[in-house]
Amino acid sequence: MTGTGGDAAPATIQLAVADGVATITLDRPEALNALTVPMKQELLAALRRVERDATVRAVILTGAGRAFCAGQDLRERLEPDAAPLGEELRQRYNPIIRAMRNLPKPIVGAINGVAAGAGASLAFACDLRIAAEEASFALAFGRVGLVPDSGATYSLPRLVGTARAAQIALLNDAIPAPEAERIGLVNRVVPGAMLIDEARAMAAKLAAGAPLASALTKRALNAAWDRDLDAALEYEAHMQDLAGRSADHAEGIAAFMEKRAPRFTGE
Ligand code: T3D
Repeated sequence: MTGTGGDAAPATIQLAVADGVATITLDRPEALNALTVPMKQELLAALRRVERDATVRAVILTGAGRAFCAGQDLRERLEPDAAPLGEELRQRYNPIIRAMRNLPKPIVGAINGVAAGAGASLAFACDLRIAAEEASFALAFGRVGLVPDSGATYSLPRLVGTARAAQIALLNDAIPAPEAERIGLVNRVVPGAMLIDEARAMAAKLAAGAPLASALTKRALNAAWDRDLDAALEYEAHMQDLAGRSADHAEGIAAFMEKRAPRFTGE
């Protein structure tokens, strides 16, 4: 990660924080940002760092170069000391997906190019996705004789429905960005040259919101995937109790009465 310095191997994850927004960039463009062990460790460390940083209110996840992420580095899998796949998932991939979904700050995926295999899973684990026109999504796992992982079997049917999820997972066809927008896999598609500015504008809007309300909203949306109506209604009531006691709620009402923009502090 940026800032480790010394004789360490080159950073494969860049982390930059400005104006309440952390930008995490997958940075192995020569291999289409395919994920190696050190890269997965750096990505998890970056997510932990943004969780701890109280100045960060929203996160952008993007890739350097022409790809978002080509999934697991397949060359690394050929190394004699490569961990068994189940172990690699439990120790390295699954903690990343949990960290993304449990991060109490919204993540905008700025999908700049192809997102394949676990790279697609990373994109699906973001809260919102903006894709460049030239981006595409491919589960790709089947092409190398594997099963979709890193949360893809969980997130994909919830994002696009079971019929389309089966199509994407079993046929392994690439879904171009415009189709991804049509089926609800991404929120917006923009010209590639505008992608990062559009992602920053979305993240800035998120960062200007009330942080506690935003965190609780993400938590309630996560929970709603596995709850029935009664449980969802009760959970909303619980979340609203918490939000209703915040200084930001009082500030929101005061700002409305005074006809001014609210200044949320996260308290
Ligand atoms: O631990 C575990 O293994 C369990 C977890 C598994 C999770 C997974 O992600 S499994 C799925 C792994 N990913 C893939 O199968 C995708 C493999 N890549 C591709 O199919 C294609 O590269 C793309 C469709 C993504 C892009 O195609 P294209 O034609 O635009 O680019 P390219 O020429 O194939 O790739 C450019 C370079 O990136 C090339 O390197 P070179 O030959 O110029 O030195 C290529 O080898 C490298 N690259 C692309 N993907 C990977 C990769 N190198 C290592 N691993 C990759 N996944």
